[in-house]
Amino acid sequence: MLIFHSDDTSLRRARTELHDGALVEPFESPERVTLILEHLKALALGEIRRPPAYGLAPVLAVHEEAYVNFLATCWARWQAAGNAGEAIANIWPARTLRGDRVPEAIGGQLGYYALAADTSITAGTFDAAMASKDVALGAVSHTLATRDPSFGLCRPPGHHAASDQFGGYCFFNNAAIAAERALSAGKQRVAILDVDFHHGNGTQQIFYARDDVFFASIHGDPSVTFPYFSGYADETGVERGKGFTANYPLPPGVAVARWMGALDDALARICQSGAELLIVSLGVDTFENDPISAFCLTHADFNILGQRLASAGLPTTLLMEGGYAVADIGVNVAGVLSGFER
Ligand code: Q9C
Ligand code: ZN
Repeated sequence: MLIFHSDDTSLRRARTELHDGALVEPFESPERVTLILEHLKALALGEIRRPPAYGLAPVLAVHEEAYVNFLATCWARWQAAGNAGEAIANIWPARTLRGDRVPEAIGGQLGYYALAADTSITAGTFDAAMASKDVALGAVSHTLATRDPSFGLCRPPGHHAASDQFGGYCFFNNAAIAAERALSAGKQRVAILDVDFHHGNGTQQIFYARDDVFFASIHGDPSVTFPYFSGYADETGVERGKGFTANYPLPPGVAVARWMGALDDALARICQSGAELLIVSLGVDTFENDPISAFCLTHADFNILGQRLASAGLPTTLLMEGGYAVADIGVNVAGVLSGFER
């Protein structure tokens, strides 16, 4: 399988994440990509290709221009304001406040454009996010041109990023950007299957009222799991998009057989949806030893996941999302890719 990667994804190296009330070294690190790449190379799983730069137009097909401008300028403005640490939101237009005005100062804008305080903005964040979406665009362009599967080693991840919000380690929604490219290349309908441990709230929000992208997500029950405010089973789409969103919230520690049952159901729905292309938001934070997640997939289960994804029989692009057990991340990703090609 052709693998898309850019060294520029390492330009984001944040030092701080607000986690359990303390500032810790972020779980989402550039080493994740290094380790996956090393492992894929060692197994000779496919040629590794650097994507071209696709510019901002594909980003603006998904994200609001004011949000993109905010991301592009946030770090410089945060520094110019004299702040010592990394840019972390600490105030939001919460339910009892006004959400219809964008503040002028960077501290207020951070809260307006953030959906969680876990994700700092720092030097290189914007450039790495640009590289990450280029990796996704390179991968999907290859699949569109050849019908062959591809893997985009995206980082930072994308599925929590909404049309004008960042958080959960995500800035640009790589899967949504790739889906829009497929639609503009002439596909009538695309499916996005999100198997990351966390609900893909951003992807869901972007396509919630649309019938040209079918979105399915298998994830930790939001009543007890980040992102808490999205991902319940009764979220099925609105307007033209009614029935084009499918959520499979599962309890922490769920038996793998039940997770696989949800996978089979989601794949059946995707095949029925008339999708001509499958984009997989591939998080491997469903691994039994993931430090911030609560599912129980083993190394062998990732191989089975790859086989079942392939059984849908659709042209497929897999895009990296989460996965924080870094010692095992290469094995788990390689397991999916080799299962897919079996
Ligand atoms: N303090 C992805 O997997 N924090 N994002 C959870 C840990 C946010 C994960 C609680 C986790 C976001 C792409
Ligand atoms: Zn995740």
